[in-house]
Amino acid sequence: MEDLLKLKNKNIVVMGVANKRSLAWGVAKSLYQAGANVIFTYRKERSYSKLQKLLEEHGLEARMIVQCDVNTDESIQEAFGKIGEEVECIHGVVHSIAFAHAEDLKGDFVETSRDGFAFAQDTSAYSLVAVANASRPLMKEGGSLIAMSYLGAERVVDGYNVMGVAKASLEASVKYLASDLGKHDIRVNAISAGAVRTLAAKGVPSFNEILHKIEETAPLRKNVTQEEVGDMTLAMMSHLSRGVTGEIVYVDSGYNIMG
Ligand code: 1JT
Repeated sequence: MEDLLKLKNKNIVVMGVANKRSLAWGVAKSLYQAGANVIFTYRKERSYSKLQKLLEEHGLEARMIVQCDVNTDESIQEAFGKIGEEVECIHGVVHSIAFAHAEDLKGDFVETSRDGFAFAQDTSAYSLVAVANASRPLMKEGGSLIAMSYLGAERVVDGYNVMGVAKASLEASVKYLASDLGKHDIRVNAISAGAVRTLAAKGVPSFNEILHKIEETAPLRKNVTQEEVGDMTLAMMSHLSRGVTGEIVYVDSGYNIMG
């Protein structure tokens, strides 16, 4: 299996582990099992301590852990600069970062403030462009860049509001980046994950309803797990997906195909 994936000793950056439920943590576990060297970035000190605890509990060893706040160019430059000093080359980046103001995730989208709109776009979509640009010089042997999206990017999902518009922007950015970076043998794709109860989903009043609706109507009649998202991300990182770029891959029990 490891031979097919060609991920043994490859350096992969995983951005966005906040706690054990994070999609990024599912990705890290899958990558680690496949023999990759995982480099983590975190923003808040709280996430750093959570990450350290998780690594210890699971007997996982990080290749490196660096601070990175994707809202500033300096922080991104500094983080990838540090990574470049430690490893000669990276082979992949997983961008599993999104944020919006809580008040913009309730009520009507029409009431979104200028600032709330810009903040969601900056954190959740532009950050991918900035990360792609900063990681490109380190992807000397080609690579794979993967972003996390959600169905709300293309359909109206009640309450997703400003995040849906930010994810639409993220998915379009994936395609433009794939076009730009293909010549460097860098692939860029997104995973559109089904609803998973993560920290991001906390405080979403309709979340239980969404999970129930998926159980009833998705072709596979179940919600997706962090491990399922992690394994597909692993596949998209690996040699097995070498012919795929600019794609939005659904890991959602098939929910998106239903009318
Ligand atoms: C963010 C949040 C990004 C929640 C997110 C997210 N991507 C998926 N979710 C879960 C979700 C959230 C809502 C929803 C359906 C799924 C919150 C913080 C900002 C970034 O609405 C029906 C609101």
